[in-house]
Amino acid sequence: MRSFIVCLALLALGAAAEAATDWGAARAALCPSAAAPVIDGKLDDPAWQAVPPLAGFVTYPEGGPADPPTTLRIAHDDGAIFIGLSCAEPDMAAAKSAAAETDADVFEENCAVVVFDVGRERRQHGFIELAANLLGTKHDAFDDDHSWNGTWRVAVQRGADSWTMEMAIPFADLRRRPESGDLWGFNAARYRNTGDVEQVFVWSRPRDGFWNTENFGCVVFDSLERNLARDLDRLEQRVAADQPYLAGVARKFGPDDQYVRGALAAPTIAAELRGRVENGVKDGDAWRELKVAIARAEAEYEDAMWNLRFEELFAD
Ligand SMILES: [Ca+2]
Repeated sequence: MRSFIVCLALLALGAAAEAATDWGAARAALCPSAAAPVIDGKLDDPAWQAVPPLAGFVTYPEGGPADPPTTLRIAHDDGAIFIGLSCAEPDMAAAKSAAAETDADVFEENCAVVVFDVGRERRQHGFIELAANLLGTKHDAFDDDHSWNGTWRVAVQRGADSWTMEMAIPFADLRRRPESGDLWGFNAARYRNTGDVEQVFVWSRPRDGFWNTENFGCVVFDSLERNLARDLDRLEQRVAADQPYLAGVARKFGPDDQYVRGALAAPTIAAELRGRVENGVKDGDAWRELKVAIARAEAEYEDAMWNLRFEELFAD
């Protein structure tokens, strides 16, 4: 009986660990609040100076370093999300861009696309797609409905060896206004069709399929700490809700039972993680590390609870 329990527990732990590493692979970016930039395609606004550029784009699907370099900025104000994209292009004269009609196939040209899974619901096709080419021709879709046309604005500036793009995406288009600490699925890609070169660069590398919401990276609005604090609140509330049951099992199996000890350790783990959160989360890497640690604490707690209930079921 014991080995059967341990075997099932290990299976449960394996599945939880795999889910937790998703957060280690997908990229996370903070979307801070900023003054609205002028949407003219130039990234010289004070807003963009205050927002750190996100680099590290990779080729898709290979995953190698993207060259020529591409960087992304994202910010918001009370009414919209702003995107600033900067793309080096050594051969601007050969950079294809001709489509002029809304919802034309801009992906055969030079274009940028951003995708949002609002609320990170991870439904199939449950995302908003906003793309534009170097002429500023818009191509958009809502939940795979290409007849939808958003009111978002875009402008492109062509330089001698680069192009830059700005987007302003009103929350009305996204049908939700984020709160501080909210997490949405997000990714961005640059399609490069210049001369004979055909390349796609992505910000957060998908495991498979750029258009699969399961594979999106994410943006957290305003505060990484607030996002983590919510996870910890949820964990602590669940631990608190199970306390009468734990106390009952503790009486039955005695204070030295290992499963009881494991379950009772969850509040201690939550307190330690909360201390790390309150010391300040400086960047996306530290945020991901804590997010994984919280997921592990949840998995360990679930495992301990599962074992307690399993023992209860077969107790004399
Ligand atoms: Ca501007």
